[in-house]
Amino acid sequence: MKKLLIAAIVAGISFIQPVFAQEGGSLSVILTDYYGVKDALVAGDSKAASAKAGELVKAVGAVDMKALAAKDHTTFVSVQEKLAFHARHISESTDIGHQREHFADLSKEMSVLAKGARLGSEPIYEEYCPMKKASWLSGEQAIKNPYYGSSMLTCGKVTATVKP
Ligand SMILES: [Cu+2]
Repeated sequence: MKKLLIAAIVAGISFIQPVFAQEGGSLSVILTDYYGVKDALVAGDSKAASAKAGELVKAVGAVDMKALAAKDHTTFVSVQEKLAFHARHISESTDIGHQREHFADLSKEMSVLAKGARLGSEPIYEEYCPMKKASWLSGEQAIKNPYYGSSMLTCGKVTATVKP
C-alpha cells in the first residue's frame, strides 16, 4: 500500500513538474523574439524584422495564462493587445521606417512587461536614443541602436537595468 502511495506521489510530481518548468517560460519566448526583431532592425534588415515580428505575434498568442504567476499574468494581460498590434504591423511591413515607428511603441509595452513580469534569468537593459526620443530593451549594455542602424549605431545610453 505504501509503495503504491509513493508511486502515485512520484507519478503526480512528474506530472506536475512540466507545468512548473513552464512558468515564465512562454514570457521569456516573447523577450527572445523581441530581441530578434531588435537585432534585425540594428542590422537594417527589414525582411528579417518582419519574419521575427511574425514569430513574436505567435509567441504573444501562445502564452499559457494558467501557468503564469499572478503578477506576471496581470502585467501580461495589460500589454498583450498592444504587443500583438505593434508586432503584427512590423510583420506585415517591409518598410523599415514604418517598422521602426512600431518598434518604438512595441518597446514601451515590452518595458512595462519586463518591469512587471519575470522574463527569464538574464538582466535586461533599457536603452534610450536621444535623437529618436525612444527606448528599447537589450540583453547587453553595449549600445547597438535599432532606430538608425549603421548610420548611428552607438547613439544612446543605458537608462535602466531590470535584474532577474
Ligand atoms: Cu503600421
